[in-house]
Amino acid sequence: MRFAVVIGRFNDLVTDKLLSGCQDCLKRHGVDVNPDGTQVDYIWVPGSFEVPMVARQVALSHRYDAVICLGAIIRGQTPHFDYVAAEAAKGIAAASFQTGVPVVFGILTTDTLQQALERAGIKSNLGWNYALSALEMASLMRQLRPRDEDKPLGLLQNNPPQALIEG
Ligand code: INI
Repeated sequence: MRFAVVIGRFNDLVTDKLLSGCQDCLKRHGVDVNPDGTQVDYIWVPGSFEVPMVARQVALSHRYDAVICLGAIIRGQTPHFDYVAAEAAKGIAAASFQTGVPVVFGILTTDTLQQALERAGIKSNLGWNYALSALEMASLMRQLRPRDEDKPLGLLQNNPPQALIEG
């Protein structure tokens, strides 16, 4: 299986830790997480707002079984949080629907930095859970993928039905 991980650099104190949890889970499930390897590609973007655009683009390449989006949106004194969080959530859902590739919503949305850190390693690391969702969805989508023998005969490519060959 191949995965792309798209990570927001904003609040990288948190997103670095989410990434470690994510890599730990993938590794323990037999995935080679080495950036120079063939199974996982890592793409850093400025912040969570940019994550969906890049996630959609990598999903469209159909080189990956799943895309994992990681980010940390922490509420400040202004409504900025709400705009960034809404676009990230909507955009990630759209990337998945539009491409048919599982795109995991691994964006923490918290009121404080403390809450974010608690979910990125201090108490638990949700990066692990996001990776597990990607593994499960990648495997599920492989099982749901239509097989050649399920296609109508006329749609089989390079494999004409016997009746046509025999004339
Ligand atoms: N990006 C985040 O990932 N988390 C935040 O908490 C955040 N806040 O609060 O501003 C944030 N903003 C940056 C945003 O994602 C874009 O990178 C920026 O607006 C440029 O498009």
